[in-house]
Amino acid sequence: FITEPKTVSIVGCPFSGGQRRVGVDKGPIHLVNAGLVDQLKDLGWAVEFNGHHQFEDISAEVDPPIGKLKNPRLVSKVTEAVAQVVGDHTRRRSLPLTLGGDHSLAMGTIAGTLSGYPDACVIWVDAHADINTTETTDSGAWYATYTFLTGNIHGMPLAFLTSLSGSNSLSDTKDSQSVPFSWLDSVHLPPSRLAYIGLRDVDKGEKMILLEHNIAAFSMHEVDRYGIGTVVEMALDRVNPDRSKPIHLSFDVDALDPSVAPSTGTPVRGGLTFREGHYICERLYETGLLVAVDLMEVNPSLKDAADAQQTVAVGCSLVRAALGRSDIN
Ligand code: HAR
Ligand code: MN
Ligand code: MN
Ligand code: MN
Repeated sequence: FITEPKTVSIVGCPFSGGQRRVGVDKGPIHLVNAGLVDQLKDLGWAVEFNGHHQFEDISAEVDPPIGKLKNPRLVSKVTEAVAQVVGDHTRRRSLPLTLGGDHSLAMGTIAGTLSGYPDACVIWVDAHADINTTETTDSGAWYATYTFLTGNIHGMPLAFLTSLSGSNSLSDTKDSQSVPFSWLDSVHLPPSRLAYIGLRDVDKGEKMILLEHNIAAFSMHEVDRYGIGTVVEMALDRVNPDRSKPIHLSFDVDALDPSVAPSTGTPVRGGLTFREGHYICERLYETGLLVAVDLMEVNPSLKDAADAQQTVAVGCSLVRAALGRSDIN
């Protein structure tokens, strides 16, 4: 799908409005400053990077919650812009590499990929399912009663993409601005084209959604049981049985164990090892079907400098694996 000479277009997204912790907007800047552009050139890619995106800001006073959703207008505007940019790259058959930023950005990246490749499937590597609806966002565990911890849109991108949520539930706004996320209503990722790897912190409402829609979900339990090699094939068998469809990889760095990638907003113990994370990337590259990659939730501000540097280095390494780095050729 990616035409020669192979071109990767880096989409740097310094954005944190889909969650509450400051600093995740610094992720893309640190990843690029760590030398990612040259690393990808060394792998033989033509690299396009014209600086990080400057998103229009919408201040909190004019963006009050709608229902349970925090910063709905801002997240909608930003992700719509990302969809536009990623869509342009995919239609030119360049590979968009989106650096986050929080995972709400995937509404934009996946919508963009689907505009260029309508039959694309998604491999979502994450500790979390990110498929809460506008209704289930407070269905989580102990913190569910703390409203300041619910309604974060980075826990919902897949609900909007699979049309489980839509702008209809947000349309009781009295202001004149267009309804947030209405731009996504025409976008639809069938749940049969979504597979997860690495899950271990899934909310009650999300579990019901995964069951009800028969979504391919490989948690850490399956990784332990079958091994990562088998799990990746099982995931592909579900969403891409003939190995013919384009693949979008959305990699949340918190899929990795916190000992491997500590600097992220919602770390969960018991995650993927360094090699398991890399194997997923290597195998998807090897299919020749990878058309878009996201690396999300790197937050260099949360931990000490050494932890931040480690997380950024691992992030760059995952990207190199997804773009063809090999140990033996
Ligand atoms: N499930 C929780 C929620 O919806 C937590 C989501 C957490 N964070 C992420 N997403 N990093 O992958 O709020
Ligand atoms: Mn995520
Ligand atoms: Mn996550
Ligand atoms: Mn939709």
